Amino acid sequence: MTRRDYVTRRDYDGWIAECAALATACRYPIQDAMINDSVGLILGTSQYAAFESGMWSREPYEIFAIFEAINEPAVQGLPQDALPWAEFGGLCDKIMIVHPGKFCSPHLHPRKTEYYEVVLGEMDLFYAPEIIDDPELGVSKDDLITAYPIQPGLAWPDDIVLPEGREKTYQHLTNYRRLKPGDPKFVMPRKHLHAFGCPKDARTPVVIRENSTYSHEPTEVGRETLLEIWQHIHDNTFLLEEINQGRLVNNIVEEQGRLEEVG
Ligand code: RUU
Ligand code: CO
Repeated sequence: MTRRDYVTRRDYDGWIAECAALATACRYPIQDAMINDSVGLILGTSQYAAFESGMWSREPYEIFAIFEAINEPAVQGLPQDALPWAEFGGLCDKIMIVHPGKFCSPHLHPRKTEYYEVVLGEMDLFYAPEIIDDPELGVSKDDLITAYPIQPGLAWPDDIVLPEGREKTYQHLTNYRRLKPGDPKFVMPRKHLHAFGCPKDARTPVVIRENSTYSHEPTEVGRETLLEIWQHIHDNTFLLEEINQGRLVNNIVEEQGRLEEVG
């Protein structure tokens, strides 16, 4: 069977409206301008299959939503000499919503350090507690100011069902934590592999507030807001090469796709 490689406008808007409602109920300051066609991250063509059974099927796919309230280069007032290092700084505040059974795919950020607070539900966090030297990912421990292991986690529980065909990309993420509302903020320093998901039997999607340094991710919509000199920077390095290339535009089909589906 060929799996579909699109989402209908109705399904996309319904998913994002539900996420926006949840974020609003959690008192996150959602503004109209924060709702757009880049909010949904469908991580690779094969992941559109998630819409065949819907976001509540609890099936494992790499798909989630992000509403970004602030992404600020924070270069205002910096001396000229600081500019090359400013891309490692900046401010970002976003809320991420993952439905039960779904995931954010394993990745690292060469520049961005991020930290999480679970606002609603529970977050399954998977990570490598140390920087792993990997020339293919462009990561090396040489010449860093510090590179110490971050807080260790536990072994994985045995009921995690990973997205089909993507199991291998999780193998370096040996440490696991289940984060809940009220837990201390969890810092994920730059260059560390991480992924996360919402437990498949959860009653609500997990709502995660992420703060970080600047998010260099030039999506179609985000591009206009980027500092011009940073427009070439992609700071999300996913382990699956396919995702690095395909992340910029979602394939959302209007009426025609819907008719084909019905017919
Ligand atoms: C979460 O780990 C995250 O870094 C988001 O901020 C997006 O950039 C993709 O993954
Ligand atoms: Co990340």
